[in-house]
Amino acid sequence: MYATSAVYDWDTFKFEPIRESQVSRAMTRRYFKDLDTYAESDIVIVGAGSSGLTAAYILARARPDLKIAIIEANVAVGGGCFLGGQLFSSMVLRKPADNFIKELGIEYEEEEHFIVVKHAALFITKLCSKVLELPNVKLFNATCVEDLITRPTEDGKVRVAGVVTNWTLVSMHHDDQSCMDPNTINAKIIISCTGHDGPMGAFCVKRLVSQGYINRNQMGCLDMNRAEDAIVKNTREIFPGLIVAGMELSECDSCNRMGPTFGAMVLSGVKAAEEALNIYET
Ligand code: AHZ
Repeated sequence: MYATSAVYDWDTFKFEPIRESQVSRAMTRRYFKDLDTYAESDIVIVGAGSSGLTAAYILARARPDLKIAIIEANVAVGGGCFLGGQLFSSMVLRKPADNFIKELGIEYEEEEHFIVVKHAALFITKLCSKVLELPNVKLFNATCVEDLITRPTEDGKVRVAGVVTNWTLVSMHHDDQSCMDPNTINAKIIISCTGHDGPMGAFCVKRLVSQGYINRNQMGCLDMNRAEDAIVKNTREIFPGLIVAGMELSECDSCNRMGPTFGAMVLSGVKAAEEALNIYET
């Protein structure tokens, strides 16, 4: 018998009354208030996969005073982390990423040099729920970053100063509809975690390449040992105002891909958060 069974009398059961417009106002008022609040964010994280959500978790807890917007092109969060690899459920993380899984309070099985969480979705949904509980974070899903905001700096260079956003469904129709202008978010730091190249992946790296600001070096073939160390090592501010984490880094640094092992995604997210904290504290 579950605890709430005594609460409901199914013979007389009825919901409290509601008018449809109340539902509409309850949603839209809050959404537009969030758009207003986060139009000036402290940090924007692009991509809510394993590396992006890890960065958000570390940052938002370390600095409750910072406003952190997460922009996710998909309706659902998680990126490549709803399955462990191919269509298999379990998720492998090489040590020492087990520390982060312990901190989240997720159970796992231990093997000699790695751990196994029973379902990748357990990891990503638990991480996401912990991020969304934090008061200084807003997730804008079904929204994509379709350009970067840049500014000239005093020393004659350029820095990234925000993102240009649109509903993903709108972004997908720029070729067959007349101009549908976007929206913007200003921020001091952008952390790009958009994954490796694909229809939308590696977005910020590709945009900087298209402007001639950085060089494009394509992702190398799979080598788990080299790839995971390289992704964590290379997690950094690749361009003023833009930190890159996770698999997106492979597209500018030509790291190998690592396939279905997620330790580097987690620890790259942790390192990206620490890089952002260092920038904020200097
Ligand atoms: O929808 C994308 C996904 O959720 C989102 N995204 C991509 N472009 C975007 C844009 N605006 C907003 N322009 C965008 N969102 O970014 C998320 C990327 O998540 P991911 O899981 O693909 O990247 P990750 O680097 O966090 O994790 C990579 C996981 C992989 S791929 C891989 C391999 O191919 O070998 N191995 C691992 C562990």
